[in-house]
Amino acid sequence: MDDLFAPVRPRTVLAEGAIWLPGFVPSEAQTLHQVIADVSARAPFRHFRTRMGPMSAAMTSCGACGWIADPSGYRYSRTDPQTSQPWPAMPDALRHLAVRAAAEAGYEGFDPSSCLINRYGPGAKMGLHQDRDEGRPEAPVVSVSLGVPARFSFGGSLRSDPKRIIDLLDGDVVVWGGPSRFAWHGVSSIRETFHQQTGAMRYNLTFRAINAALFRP
Ligand code: MD3
Ligand code: FE
Repeated sequence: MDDLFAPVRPRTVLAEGAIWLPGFVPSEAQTLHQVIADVSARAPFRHFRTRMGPMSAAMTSCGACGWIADPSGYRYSRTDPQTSQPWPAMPDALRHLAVRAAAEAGYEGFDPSSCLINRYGPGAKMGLHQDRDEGRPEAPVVSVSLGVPARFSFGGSLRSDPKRIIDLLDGDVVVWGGPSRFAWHGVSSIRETFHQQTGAMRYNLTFRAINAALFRP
């Protein structure tokens, strides 16, 4: 039964090209949790080490390529550096969800080549950054939040631009494209709370189209 007193969270244009679809993923969707379990059984979650130290969010990927980081930088790779194997294929259920969300936000024909899966435990965060390793500026990024809430900040294409803060809840989708594609954004330290399906964890799935010319082995 619907909770009559639950606040209404309508779909919202956050900035030009950025569309927030609260609860786009039905919370009963066990499929996504099963997909995360299947992908991470073959390509285990790991904390990449950057020049700044280990990242607090653990990551894995599926699709034709996956995002990787090491002290020499960030890039997309066809293989998981931890197993030397190709990343697991992107399951159709995931691809369809991303394509449907992009279309809903006005981006027809989205063809994601990668899904990055971020896992945040209590206290994990992601500092302010831009996503600019993809080489496909015309393609949007589709982000799906699962599990415990996250406080998310985003600004404009200059680091110093004013920030807007939103709370992303289980099942929320945000599509970032057009003038918002290079917005600076970050995730505040995750609070220690409990979610029925994920325990203390938050998962974020990020779908991107990547220019194959930029893939590394
Ligand atoms: C705004 N992940 O993996 S998704 C990332 O919650 C990343 O795990 C965050 O930022 C997370 O790079 C946030 C939201 C997001 C993703 C891509 C964007 C926002 C964006 C690209 C452009 C502008
Ligand atoms: Fe990002």
